[in-house]
Amino acid sequence: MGDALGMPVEGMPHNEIEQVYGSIKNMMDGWLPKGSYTDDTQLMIGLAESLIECRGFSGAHMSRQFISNFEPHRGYGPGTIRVLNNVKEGQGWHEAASHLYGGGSYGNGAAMRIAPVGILYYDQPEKLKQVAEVTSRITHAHPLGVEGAVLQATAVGLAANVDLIESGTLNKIDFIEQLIAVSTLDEYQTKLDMIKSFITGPKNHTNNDIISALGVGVQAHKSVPMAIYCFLEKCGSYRDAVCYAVNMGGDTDTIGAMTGALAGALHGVRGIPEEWLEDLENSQKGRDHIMKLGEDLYDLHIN
Ligand code: R7I
Ligand code: MG
Ligand code: MG
Repeated sequence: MGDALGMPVEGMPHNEIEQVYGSIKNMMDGWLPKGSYTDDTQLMIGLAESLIECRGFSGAHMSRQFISNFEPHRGYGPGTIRVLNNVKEGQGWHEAASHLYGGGSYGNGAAMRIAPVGILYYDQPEKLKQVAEVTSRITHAHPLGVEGAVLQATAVGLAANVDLIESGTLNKIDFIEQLIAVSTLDEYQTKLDMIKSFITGPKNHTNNDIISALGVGVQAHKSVPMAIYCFLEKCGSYRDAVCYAVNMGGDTDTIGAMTGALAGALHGVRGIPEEWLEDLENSQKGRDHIMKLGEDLYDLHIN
């Protein structure tokens, strides 16, 4: 949902979105028709399909699934295209990603698709972390790319663990401290600490201050922290969280997708605005297929 909402303005800075659109609240036409999802969701679909079909992780199967789902018009990152091509032409799935950018990609492509791992393993944190790492390495071997995906998956799992009916609310400080405990790299620790001070300290910062501090870029360490921040800041409402994320500008489809995954894990399908669901593409692997993948992941978890 966040992917489709952010699609039309991907790459546009926050201030320009404000000038041109005021505030984006609903799906619009863009470089794809209104309600279309992009590479972020297409890869998420392949990841979920593979986990379900293999009843867990298989790198050989998952990379083949990414390749067979691939549609170039969805706007893939250049590194991901290269890896998928190289595997298609015979390179081993476990080695192709490490050749990119002289040590692997730190793009956000592994984090943006990771939600199904957080959902399937929400009650097994070690397994969650291990599967998040291995799924990431299919395309993103740089430690920053991998850790971004581990943090996003962990955050999805934490959100799925919260029972809003029982507890009434999300404990934001506890949530961010658990993520700080999982992170190992300075780039993430520093930003998670900043998120903690943004959400607990005085609210005297502007959106531009937050953008300067956390980033809205295509790099994992410049987008995963922003998605976590947007989710925590607007955790009372799925709609508010995803709108906030998309209107931050930059890599809007991806930050929208990741924030939506977090807010969706907390609020469930009932939190999603009806009109967004209606607008979402319902092609062969669109809305109905994605809903079914959610149900299948749930069945896989309980069986
Ligand atoms: O991560 P990836 O699949 O791209 C995802 C993005 C999302 O915004 C999608 O919505 C889609 O639009 O693309 O693709 P990669 O090519 O692996 O990484 C994305 C970008 O990060 C690259 O094109 C580089 O600009 C940058 N990047 C790096 N730059 C220098 N050195 C990633 N890793 C490096 C690096 O090691
Ligand atoms: Mg995209
Ligand atoms: Mg993007």
